[in-house]
Amino acid sequence: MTRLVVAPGVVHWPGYLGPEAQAALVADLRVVAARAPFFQPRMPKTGKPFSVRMTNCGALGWVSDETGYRYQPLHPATGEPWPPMPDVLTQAWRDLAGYPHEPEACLVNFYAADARMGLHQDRDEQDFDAPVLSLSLGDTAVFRIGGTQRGGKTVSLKLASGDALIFGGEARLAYHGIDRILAGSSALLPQGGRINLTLRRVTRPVA
Ligand code: MD3
Ligand code: FE
Repeated sequence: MTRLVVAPGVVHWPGYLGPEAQAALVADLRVVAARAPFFQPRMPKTGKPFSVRMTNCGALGWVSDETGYRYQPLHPATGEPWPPMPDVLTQAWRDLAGYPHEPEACLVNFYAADARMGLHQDRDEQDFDAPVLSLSLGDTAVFRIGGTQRGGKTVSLKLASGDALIFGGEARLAYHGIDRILAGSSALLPQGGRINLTLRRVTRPVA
């Protein structure tokens, strides 16, 4: 398996999930989305909707609305707990994260062809010692990552279906975003688009 060090703390595994594992994971995610429907997050204060739609699995899920960003145990629309994380995700975390505690949250982002995610830092977690693991499915994305200060130099990377990417150490608080989706680049999702999964630790482990 090719392991590319993109920058300090950033490791890329192109094709970490093969075609069969990708298809099985999409089937698992259809079960997740049937119980925890995709919702449209909104920006704090302004309420401007995100172009990316989201759901979660695992004990905690990330949500955003007028009152702010946060992790919570219940779906914002159904009030039900998030569905459990599919085993393949927990296995990928054990395989790649190099962190001795289980992930608590898996944010599932869906990008239609015109969706984007602006440069931001992920800092709603209490545990920055744990890495964030990303898995991509469907159409290729143009991903951009910079340093820990806004306005610094950035590098661009394509994320294809099946790719895994991990952010730890000094990259954990790096600015990052999705510039665009390359529509038609994958046949995994019959209607097109891209799914990104981020596995995260939220709370500080007790021991
Ligand atoms: C670098 N998602 O959900 S995944 C996000 O493709 C997010 O949906 C993008 O940024 C996506 O917050 C990028 C890669 C990623 C995820 C988390 C990171 C890069 C990261 C956390 C810290 C540094
Ligand atoms: Fe992020």
